[in-house]
Amino acid sequence: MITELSRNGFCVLKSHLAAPLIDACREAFWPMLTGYIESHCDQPNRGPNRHFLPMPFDPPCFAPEFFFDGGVLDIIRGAMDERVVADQWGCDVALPGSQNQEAHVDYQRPLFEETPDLSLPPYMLVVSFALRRITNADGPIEIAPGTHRMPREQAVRAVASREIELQPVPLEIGDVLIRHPWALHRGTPNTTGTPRPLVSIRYVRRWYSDNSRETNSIPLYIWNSLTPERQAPMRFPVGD
Ligand SMILES: O=C(O)CCC(=O)C(=O)O
Repeated sequence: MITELSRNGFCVLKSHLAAPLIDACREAFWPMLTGYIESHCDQPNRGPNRHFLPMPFDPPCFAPEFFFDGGVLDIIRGAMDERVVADQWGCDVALPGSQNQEAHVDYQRPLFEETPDLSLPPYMLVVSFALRRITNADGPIEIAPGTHRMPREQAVRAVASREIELQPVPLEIGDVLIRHPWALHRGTPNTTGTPRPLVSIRYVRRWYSDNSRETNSIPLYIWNSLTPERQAPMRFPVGD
């Protein structure tokens, strides 16, 4: 899997997370999601009919299994190092009426601005899973394989000319997508009548930080329920 991730910029672990945990997360999150959509319908923050919102850390929206899955962490740590931290927990929602996004990367600045195309080992990876099944009709994320290893302009040209095809990544409940945020990707139109929530955890090397996405705090009672070994890789504010 690490080889595939490093070659293509993404890999999918099929049927990996326990479906009941995801079902419980979706059931608890759905009223919050619909409330958010109602109050923000005029302020989409990821393009028309698309929203990003931070995920709550209250169970069952939060489950330690989402963050500390052994198989996922082996890949994340194997591709980066043992000291990675999680610093984002959020949800991308494509609503009915959403369009194709421009293919883009998920970092704001190159690490070394004077050498933007410097080829570097990964220092952030995004782990995503679907809160409900995502078929091609639901607006799956599409990723252009191999573009994380190319100079940006060349990658953009290769995708625009379709020399490299964007690949849709439909997800069943329990499937886990792991991707390099600098592989070109885009959200696609949700043609169903139901919101499409894709939740993500970002893991970064311990020395990296950019605060690029809003995050919620971890309630103190949840923080206190984690062992020191589990607290160490959670880089989130701790609330009351
Ligand atoms: O929702 C998706 O499928 C992808 C969203 C995305 O890449 C973004 O909004 O930056």
